[in-house]
Amino acid sequence: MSAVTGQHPAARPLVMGVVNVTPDSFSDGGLWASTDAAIAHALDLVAQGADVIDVGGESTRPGAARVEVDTELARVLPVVAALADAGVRVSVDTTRAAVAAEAVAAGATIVNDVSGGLADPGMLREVAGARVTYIAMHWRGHSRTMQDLARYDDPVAEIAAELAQRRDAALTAGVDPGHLVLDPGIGFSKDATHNWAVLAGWDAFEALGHPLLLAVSRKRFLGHLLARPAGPNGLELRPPAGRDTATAALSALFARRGLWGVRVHDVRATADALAVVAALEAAT
Ligand code: PMM
Repeated sequence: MSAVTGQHPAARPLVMGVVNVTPDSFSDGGLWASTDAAIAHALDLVAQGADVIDVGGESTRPGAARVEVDTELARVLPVVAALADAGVRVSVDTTRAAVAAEAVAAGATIVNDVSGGLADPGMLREVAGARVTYIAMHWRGHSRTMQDLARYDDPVAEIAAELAQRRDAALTAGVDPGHLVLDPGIGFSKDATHNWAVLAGWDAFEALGHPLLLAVSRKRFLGHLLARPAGPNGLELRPPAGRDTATAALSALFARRGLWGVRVHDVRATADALAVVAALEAAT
């Protein structure tokens, strides 16, 4: 039984540590933009308890411009290869089939596609052929336009139905059902109210029949939740690095109901939260 396949969810969720090799990601942009800094940070996250490192080379921050495929490859491949050589389980965060293919050849065993196969018509065939774990996220459009697409009458029902379509497309393309993980896509074409609705309506995503990834780490809706009054009518959002305790709280709450994994920036806080859940469950 492999802890990284979708088929057999681990006893506790996998902790996926985020390493964005980008100058402009919203939460850690620029911090790990060089290959060496990214590798060192990833190894640090492993030491703190990460089971998987998710390496991304294209920012998905709302409004971000796309990068060329060669730029994305140059950012992620050396990091993926070095980590895989060091024995680390690696996920590649990409919407491009070509990047997925090269990252898998360099040692990645998970493809994390925020577009669920919509951005690149070759992606589903690629991951089906590569027989790797595939994370399909709910998505409505690229970063430039995604917040204009945050319109729903019934967010949970619509998001679950759209994610079910991505599930079906992946299975039709030949992705092994045991290799498919789904993610409702917190913050992607969703405002804070939509995000809380998705979390409160998690049953609808569990009903899709595949293990789930929770990816709330440092997202803007947590900045709103923890905002403080500033100026006459304004609010000052809590900055991204101040959102880790709230992230770990959600990790613990959702771990109790069973998850495939949690994607986080602050690995230690979530690993500690998951240890608390495991101890409580062991004593129950
Ligand atoms: N969010 C980001 C990037 N990749 N992948 C999945 N599966 N789910 C997400 O919600 C997700 C993702 C954006 O966050 P970042 O800029 O902190 O990486």
